[in-house]
Parts: sequence; C-alpha cells; structure tokens
Amino acid sequence: MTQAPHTLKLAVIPGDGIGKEVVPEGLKVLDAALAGTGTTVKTTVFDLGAERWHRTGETLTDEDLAALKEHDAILLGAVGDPSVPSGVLERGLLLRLRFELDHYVNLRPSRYYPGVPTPLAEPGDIDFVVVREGTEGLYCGNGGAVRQGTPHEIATEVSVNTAYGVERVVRYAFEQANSRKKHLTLVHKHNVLVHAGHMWRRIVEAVGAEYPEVSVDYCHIDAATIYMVTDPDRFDVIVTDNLFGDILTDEAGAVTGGIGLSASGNLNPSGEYPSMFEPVHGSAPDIAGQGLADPTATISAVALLLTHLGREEAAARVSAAVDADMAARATAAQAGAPLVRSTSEVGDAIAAAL
Ligand code: GGG
Repeated sequence: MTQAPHTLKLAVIPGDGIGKEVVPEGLKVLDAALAGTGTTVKTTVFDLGAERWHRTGETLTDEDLAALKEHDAILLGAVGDPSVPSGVLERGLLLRLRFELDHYVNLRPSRYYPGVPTPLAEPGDIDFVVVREGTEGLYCGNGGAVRQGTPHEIATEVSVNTAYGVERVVRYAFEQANSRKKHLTLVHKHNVLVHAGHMWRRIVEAVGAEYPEVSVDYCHIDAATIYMVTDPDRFDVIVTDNLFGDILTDEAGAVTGGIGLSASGNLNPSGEYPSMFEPVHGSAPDIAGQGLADPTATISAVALLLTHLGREEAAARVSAAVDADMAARATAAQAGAPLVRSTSEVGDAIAAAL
C-alpha cells in the first residue's frame, strides 16, 4: 500500500573504517525500498569520527547534537580507528550519542539463515532478540584512575544500575516477548554481582507479574555464552545489561553466520530523540578500504529503521531481499562455490531484489 508522501530526514554518520563502505550500501537499499511509496529520504551526512578528531580535536559537539536531534533517525556505520587513542571516539562519540539521545534500548535481533556456513554443528531454528540496556552499566563512564604509571595505580569502572533505568528496559523486553514467542530470559551474574544482579531479578519478577503469559527464566552470563553455542534456539527475548549484551550479541553474530550480518537499533522508544541504527560490528581497520566488508548488517539495520518509523511494508521487503541473498549464499556454499562479492556487489544484489 502506498503511504502518504513524506520526507524522511535521515542523519548519516559513516564514521570510520568500513563504516564508510557499508553505509552507502544501506542508503542504496533504503532508496530502493522506498521508491514508489511516496516517501523520500533527505540525508544529512555528519562528519564525525577519526578524521574530524584529527582535524579539530572534536568528537561530538553540542552543535552536532542539536543538529542530529532535528532528524527522524540516524544511520551510523562504525566508530573507532587505531590512529586515535582507544576510547576517545568510542566514548566521546558512540556512547555519547547513546547517552545524550537516551537510547536506553539496544535491540539486537539474531536469526539463522538455513544453509549459511556457521560454526554450529546443529544450528536449529535460531530466532531471538537481545534487549541490551544502552545507557547504564559499566559503560556509563563512572570511574577513574589515580597514581597512573606508578606501581600503586588504581583504576575503577563502576557499574551503574538505576531502578528507573532497569525497569524501563525490562518493560520493553516484556513487550517484545509478548509480541513474539512469549519467553524472556534474564542474563546477569547475580551469584557474584549481588547488588545489581538482585535488583535486576527483583525488577524482572515485578514487571513479569504484569505479563503472566510470558514465561521467564534466568541464565548467568557464563552459562548464556555456552547456550549460545550449544542450544541457541532456547532463546526468544534476552534482557541484559550493557556489557553482557555487547559481548553476547557479538557471539550471537558469530554463531549465526558472522558479525557482518548482525544489525542493531539504539532506540529511544518515547520518540523524544531520534533512534540510531547501526551494524553491530566495528570499523574493522584491517579490512577497511578494500571492498571486503559485508554490508548486510547495515542493510538489516535499515530494515529496523524502517520498522521503527512505521514503514513496516518496506522493512519487510528489505528483510525478504536479505533472506533471498542469504539463500543464494547457502546454495552457492552447498555447491562448493561460495559467493565472493565486493561490498557494493552485495548491496547491488539486495537492492535489485526489492
Ligand atoms: N557499529 C558501531 C560500532 O562501531 N561498534 C563498535 C563498538 O565499539 N561497539 C561497542 C558497543 O556497541 O557498545
């Protein structure tokens, strides 16, 4: 069904490394998906990342933030470069965006495409989402260092978990579970992290009382990383904190066919600020500039973006085109002739299938 004409204001942050290569493929597919729907895309490219930092010393200014807030959504490539001290861009740009735009839900779906090479012996029917808390935990920057460079150096990183912050992300996760297979797994480490872990458990129990049709179980993070390999189809919705979610979703990407397939939505569910969509992977400087990066994760992030903006029909067509490309990969792999394509060739194939 054709929707009413609308201009979608999209902020684009290619960022660093392969981010600059995968984002154009995402935009190519976005344009193809919206062609003929009455919606046009007006993109504004933001010069953020290593090059800007080298030139100006800036990571993300208040002016950048104000301009980003004028958009309907943000498409981000990747952040991080070996020429910049570790943490400067990750904290000053990527995490600052998530914090300032209150992206408290980091939604990371994982699905196995039958036939696609995987390290799993029996992949089964893997289809789950990780709801990762995005604004708190160990990533919120609560720490410091004293006596640096001395034998008595002290470094602290303190995980922050607020009842408000945990409850809102847990509630979102229950809503997800309710609309899916009605099963929620809390992943934490409450036998050791007794303060935060017990609070997460209490909140899951309290919110869960409002969702009697959703079954709830619990996994310690170490067990969850094992189940991710041995029994991943046990999961439907996983809710967890910022660090555990970061690690678990990289693993989920690896077991379902590669991190180049995993998309991520940093959501501000209230709509007060634009949500941001990105591949789970980073800037991969080792392969940057060679056309080797798989743009599928960014293209699937575009599907998440379209869903978030209420363009479900266009999102479904993007997902179907990704499915078709995965099927072609599986067929080629089974015939012993894996598809070898450049970043833009993958983008072309998916856009052409729309
Ligand atoms: N695609 C975004 C990106 O560059 N991710 C790399 C990274 O450092 N991610 C950490 C995180 O997601 O918290």
